[in-house]
Amino acid sequence: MKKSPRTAALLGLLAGLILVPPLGVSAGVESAAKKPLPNILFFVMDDVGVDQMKLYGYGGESPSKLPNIEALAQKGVVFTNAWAMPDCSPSRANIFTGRMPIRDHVLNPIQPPDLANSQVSPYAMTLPKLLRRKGYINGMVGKMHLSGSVQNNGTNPLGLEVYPELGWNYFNGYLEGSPYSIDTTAGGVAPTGTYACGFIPNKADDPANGADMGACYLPNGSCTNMSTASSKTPGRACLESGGILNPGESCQASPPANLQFTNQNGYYTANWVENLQTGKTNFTPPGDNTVNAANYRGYRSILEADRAIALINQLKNQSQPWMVSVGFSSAHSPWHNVPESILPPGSANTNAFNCTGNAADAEVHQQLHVLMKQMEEGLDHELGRILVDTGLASYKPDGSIDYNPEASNTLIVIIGDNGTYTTVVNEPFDPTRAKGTPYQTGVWVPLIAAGPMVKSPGREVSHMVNGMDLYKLFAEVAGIDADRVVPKTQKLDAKPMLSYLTQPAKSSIRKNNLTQTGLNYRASYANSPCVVPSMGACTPFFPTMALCTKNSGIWYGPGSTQTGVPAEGLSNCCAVNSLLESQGQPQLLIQPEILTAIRNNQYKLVTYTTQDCKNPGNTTATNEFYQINEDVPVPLIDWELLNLLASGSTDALSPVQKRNYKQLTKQLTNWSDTVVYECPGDGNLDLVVNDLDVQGWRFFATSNGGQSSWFDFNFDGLTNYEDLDIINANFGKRCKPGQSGSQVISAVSGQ
Ligand SMILES: [Ca+2]
Ligand SMILES: [Ca+2]
Ligand SMILES: [Ca+2]
Repeated sequence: MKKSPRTAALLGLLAGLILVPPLGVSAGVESAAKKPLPNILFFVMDDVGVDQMKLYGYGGESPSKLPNIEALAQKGVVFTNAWAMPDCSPSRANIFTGRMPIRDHVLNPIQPPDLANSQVSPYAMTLPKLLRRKGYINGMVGKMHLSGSVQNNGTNPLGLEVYPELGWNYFNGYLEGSPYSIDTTAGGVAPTGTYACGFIPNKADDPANGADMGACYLPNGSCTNMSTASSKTPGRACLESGGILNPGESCQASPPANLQFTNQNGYYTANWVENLQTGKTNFTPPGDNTVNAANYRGYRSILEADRAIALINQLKNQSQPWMVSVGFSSAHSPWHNVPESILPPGSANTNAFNCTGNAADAEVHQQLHVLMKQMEEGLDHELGRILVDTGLASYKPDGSIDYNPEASNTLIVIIGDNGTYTTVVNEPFDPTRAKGTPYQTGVWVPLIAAGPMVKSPGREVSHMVNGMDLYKLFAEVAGIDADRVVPKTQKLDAKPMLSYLTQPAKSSIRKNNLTQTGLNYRASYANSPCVVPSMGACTPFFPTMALCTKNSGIWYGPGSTQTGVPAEGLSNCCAVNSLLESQGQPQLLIQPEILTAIRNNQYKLVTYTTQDCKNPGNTTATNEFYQINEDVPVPLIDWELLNLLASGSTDALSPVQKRNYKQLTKQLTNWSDTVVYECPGDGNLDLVVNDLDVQGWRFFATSNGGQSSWFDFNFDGLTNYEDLDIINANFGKRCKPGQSGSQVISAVSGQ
């Protein structure tokens, strides 16, 4: 595919606004006499909180074996008190913009109905744009979830060129936020619900529907006969090779018509998007029969590692420094079987597991925990392979990696983007306050940094850091002063981090730490409720039945099978609660519009506003206050029962607690006062409404059919004359911070 005129025009438009030297122009590259700038290899694990990590003193009864991550930790620094945002998109957007979610309105994982207004803007000074100033080439592999996807082109104005438009030179991954649901038809060979893990087990594991032999087809029609004589589990071996097994049959000249190669199937398929040559985009959905299926269908961690290896090996032969970000799909739901080839010896056999079973069932629940653990172990294996196959490490005789930071000249950072998802949280953490929430189990994440700049490696840093501080860390190692280079109108929340690597005795830079979640801007049609029983909560965040059930939820939207729900479904979570009330059932928590948490070393304030179901349009502000620590093996975390403000008043607080509460409240208000909450008519983030916004509006009003864009100022999913009217009405206006920060401020002062 050639670069669309839309893209070329946008690049032209942006080039005038953000002075990015084109690739190959290395204005700021250090001279040959100096030591070359370090390369940066950045790994993001998906939904892996500290509760999963033996390295952090947790991990449950039988922790995941992660020898490669531990080997890096021995050569680096383990940050034991790192916060991220509670969810994928906000957390990752923050890392690449250095800003809190409210500033860019990326408050929640981006779902198909979410408008462009809640996606990373092409006008943002993203990290790759920043690093280019020192000549860095930027690549990304796998998932980063900074935008919409092909699931709704109307709300994804940058289309398949999202990552080049946001500043990356190379992208090889997918735009969706997670793998699709597991295909229980195993490629169309049986009715829905037959194969719980998306492949055909052996007869011994599934006497009714299993198969010990069959014909394994690839999308191009090629076929291999498989049986238990040649592979342990033919159905699984076929899936791992990218194929679909026609059970009990032998290969025919052409695949039977019922085989569905277009079906998505959990960790074994993807919609691959490749921006690897300027002006050329490849899009490869799972049914594409023109490509070598083995490169596009198969277990994601392996394919992601293959692509990372290819990209790094390409970049390392160039004279410029590089940064490659690898977003592993693992270990996001759906929890799916991992190929034995990348698991530790003696791993549990998962062939007879019920991957799509009801997570409330104790046996299924236990199986999902095992799958989660194996997915982490598979990730660790492939992370090691990336390092070895790119020359950054070698294998020791025991199979673990030997990494020499000095020889690599590469900073390696690993982070979890948010806490673990409720279903698979390990004790002693809180599954009811996990991923998606600003509580400790939702935001306390692994963060490890290793590289030649680390002094006294193998140590821990217990000071507060935030995922978004990586924005500054990466800038610092590139010799860039982000505060000086990033436009003042794009205020940064990130704090510096490099001195934690270079100075073992460095005192804490942060006085407090922040995290935040909330509702994205969304076209109004899609707020159908999903109930997540393990959290006792109702949320509009999973806006389709498939997404809701994939996340162990119960669907109350259109097509719901719950008693008392009309065919068209319930319209929101308030309606779910009123139905439950009429049935004499307990009320559910309703996801607040925005939640913000701030902490210092010992205390944590959580503040949010919720819709008052009984009085539509009204909201209730709530503050919660906790004492917390990072103790091992049992940390003090923010269990609901430990809320120091449970009585609704500060009277019960001790003088020390009162002092901390006051201090955190003030710090949160002070921060909130720096946020520009609204700037109607400003689409290009410079906080002034002028001709540049008219230009941008004109561009997006005509590209992508005038649908959703950053110039849709009335949030109706259209970029049209109504939005131009808003520019005209505000023309010449400069927007100031704090002017409509009612959401955060009212919550803070509400108690
Ligand atoms: Ca995540
Ligand atoms: Ca503007
Ligand atoms: Ca509009």
